[in-house]
Amino acid sequence: MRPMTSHPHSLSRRRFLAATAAATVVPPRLAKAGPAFPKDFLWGASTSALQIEGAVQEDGRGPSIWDTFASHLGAIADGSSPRQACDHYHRWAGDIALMRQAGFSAYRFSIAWPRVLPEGVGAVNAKGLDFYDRLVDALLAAGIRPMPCLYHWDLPQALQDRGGWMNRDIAGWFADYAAVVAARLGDRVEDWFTLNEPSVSAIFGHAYGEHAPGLSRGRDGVLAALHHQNLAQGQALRALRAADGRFRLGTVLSLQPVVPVSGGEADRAAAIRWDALWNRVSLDGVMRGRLPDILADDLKAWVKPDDLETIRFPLDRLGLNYYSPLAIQYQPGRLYDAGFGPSANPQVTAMGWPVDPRGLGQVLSELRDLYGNPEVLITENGAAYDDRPDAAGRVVDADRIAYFHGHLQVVAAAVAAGCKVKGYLAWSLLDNWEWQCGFARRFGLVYVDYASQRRTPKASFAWYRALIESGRLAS
Ligand code: IFM
Repeated sequence: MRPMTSHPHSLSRRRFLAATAAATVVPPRLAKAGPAFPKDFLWGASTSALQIEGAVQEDGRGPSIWDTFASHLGAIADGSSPRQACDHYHRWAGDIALMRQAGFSAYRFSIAWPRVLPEGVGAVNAKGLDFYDRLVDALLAAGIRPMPCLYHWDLPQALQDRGGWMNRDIAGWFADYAAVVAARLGDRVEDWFTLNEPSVSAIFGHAYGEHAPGLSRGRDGVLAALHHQNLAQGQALRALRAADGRFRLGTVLSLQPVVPVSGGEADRAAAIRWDALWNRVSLDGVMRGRLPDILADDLKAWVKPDDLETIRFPLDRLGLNYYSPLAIQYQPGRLYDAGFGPSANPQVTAMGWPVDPRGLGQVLSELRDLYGNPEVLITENGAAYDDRPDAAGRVVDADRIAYFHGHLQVVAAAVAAGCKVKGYLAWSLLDNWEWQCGFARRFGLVYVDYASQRRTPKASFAWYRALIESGRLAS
């Protein structure tokens, strides 16, 4: 185990205090006491490797499908690439200092598969593992629980060249990779997540062509990618359980209520199909060992006997990513004749996503009432806004504070109503490289000036820190 080291790129204490002082614009409503969270409630944030690390060609990392995808003209809105991102690979010590300053008790990050296994399988890149080893030691030294997620969309390109998530063999490749990481970090890491938002990478990457690997293979692409992720996860969870019976194992799903844009029959039927695809294949797969009836015929091409037994797994916790309900409309010719329609909600974030905390309450009560009330960790929740420093250098993101506040009110109510929500990880610690939007969308508690890599905690950072310290939301 290595001691926490200081790093040339960590924020100096003076600059750090100046930056956080600049961001201490706390809305008056914090003055009044609101609902309290349980004492052992976990607080923190999530990030992902590709979105923050940079250093894509350093220390033996192999290329990922997102490096390839981003090199295609027009694939990324602002023409940027994840080459440098937030340079977290070099600035991790300063970033952990920020987490500590905010009072985090947990942090979910992802491990870059191509950093650990540049070819996806076979030879292990020791330097890649060293990076996560240092990170874990420093998090523990800062009193923050490391919660790695093994896959957050950055598949090694070498595996894509062998079919990627369309190839059933990936189940074994992923389980082997999980075992390699667990062997190195498992003496210190107890909390593990397997996949991040499998439905998003399946739909946007294999049917819409908007995410890496940029495929437009319609139903077959999506169903193959979904089923093989389910299968890979089942095998990886078993590999992790075999590595250490004390691990707390989970997966991370994007669960969003699907709302038809009208009461018409066609829109309602489209919403049911979309719900099956977006929410149920992953959720029912792992929790119930079942797949939605409505997709059963189409899935037959991919599902083999015993697959469902492998896919079902008694998770220790479910990671829930929630952003907004999905407004779905009948759109003939689109995937399953369904697509995103206009939402009736005028309040949207910079992503165009409606702000509706009630959807989070809906998901949480459904998990309690229909899925056996699993232990849940909110692993992502947050909003992009067009943040800019003001003349004094402060980033006063009142709209983000309002977003967090509204959603945390719902979380507090859900806990009071018996939902086993054990913690909340905001998306995200830093502004970062937002996939096909590039640097054009900012989700961070901390503003990043990408040219200088200077970090400026936003007003939401100070607000979050105050909330964590008091354990209580304003009324
Ligand atoms: O940035 C993403 C993250 O990688 C996965 N969940 C949604 C976030 C916002 O789009």
